[in-house]
Amino acid sequence: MSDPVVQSTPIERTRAAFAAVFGGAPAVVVQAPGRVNLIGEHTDYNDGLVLPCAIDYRTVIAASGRADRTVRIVAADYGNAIDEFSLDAPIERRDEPMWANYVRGVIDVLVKRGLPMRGLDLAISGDVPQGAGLSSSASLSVAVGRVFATLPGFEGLSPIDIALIAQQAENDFVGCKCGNMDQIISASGVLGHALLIDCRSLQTQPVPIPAGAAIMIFHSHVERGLVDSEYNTRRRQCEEVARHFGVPALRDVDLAMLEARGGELDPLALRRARHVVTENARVEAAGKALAAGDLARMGELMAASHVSMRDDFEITVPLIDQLVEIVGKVIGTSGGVRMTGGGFGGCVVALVPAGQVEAVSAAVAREYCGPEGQQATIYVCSAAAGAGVVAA
Ligand code: GAF
Repeated sequence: MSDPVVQSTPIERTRAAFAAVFGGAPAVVVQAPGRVNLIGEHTDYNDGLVLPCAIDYRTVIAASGRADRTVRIVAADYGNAIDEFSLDAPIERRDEPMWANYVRGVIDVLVKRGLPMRGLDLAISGDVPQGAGLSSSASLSVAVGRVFATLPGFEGLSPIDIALIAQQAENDFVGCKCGNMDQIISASGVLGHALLIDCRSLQTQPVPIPAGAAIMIFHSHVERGLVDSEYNTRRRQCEEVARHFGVPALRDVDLAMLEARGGELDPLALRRARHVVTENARVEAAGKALAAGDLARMGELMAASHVSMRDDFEITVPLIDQLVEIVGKVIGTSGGVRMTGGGFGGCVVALVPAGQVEAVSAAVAREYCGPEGQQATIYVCSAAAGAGVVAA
């Protein structure tokens, strides 16, 4: 009989890497979760509404202050690879490893804000699936921000501050023009709840995940190859329509306005804008449906969201559409399923009665065949709390 495979947790791995590279125990250990978005796609950078929840997969950082002004980082999941830089010189973006840029980026934003910086030893590990569109990068940036929130001189740093710093690091340092959803949910998630986020006012409202509902995520293994260029194109198209209507963002356009003046737009721009405008309305309705425990209504809204992403925003791909269909056939009107995240591959999310998890998993295992013949990876998640200090 072979030995069972014992898998260590990210907390264990960060502590072990910290001890191996820096010696001893860290002063603090923090975690920040990945996320899955239940509904509200490509609405965040249009100042709109989103309804994600944090998931029980996270990035963990073990940290201690140093006497000098050096930052040393060890990546436990990359063979204890090291990145090191000084706080007294301009912080450079590296070509690789990419993980280093998320740490450097957050620290660069803090330095430029004139905050009282000091040297740090950081050990990092995580279990957010990489490249799946579940915000492993945002969880890393937010975790770095959360480390600082434990240090003297950073006491006033709120979860929203951390999220906006992490977003700025991604926008300005890493070079990804993402919105603010992923960072806000990672910093501010509420255990057992989704979070209705107004990406303009930054107000958040926790909405309980109904008892007896399971959150399922299916990783299609379709690589999100086009995501960067197509994401930026969608963003530009949305901004152009907003400019055409003379408003700050598509959040300020409603369906009546679009119907009345849609003829002024080219058909492609009209479809892009229609996705965002109708998606905002769906998120608002979904917040109410979820709060009422109405999974059937959630199902209708998630189905409409998927169709809108497929036909108007054109960010789904055939294998993702198939996966949605396979899940949809099993759950019928008892739950909801849609693509989640930026698009062009990645994951599908479903909200299903817990009693159906097995049947849905079996159907996906039987019927889905990924780009290289592989099965979808299935995660049954709970809605987790946002970033915080991990109890010793
Ligand atoms: C990616 C981005 F990072 C988010 O800001 C959001 O726009 C999402 O795609 C689409 O809803 O995750």
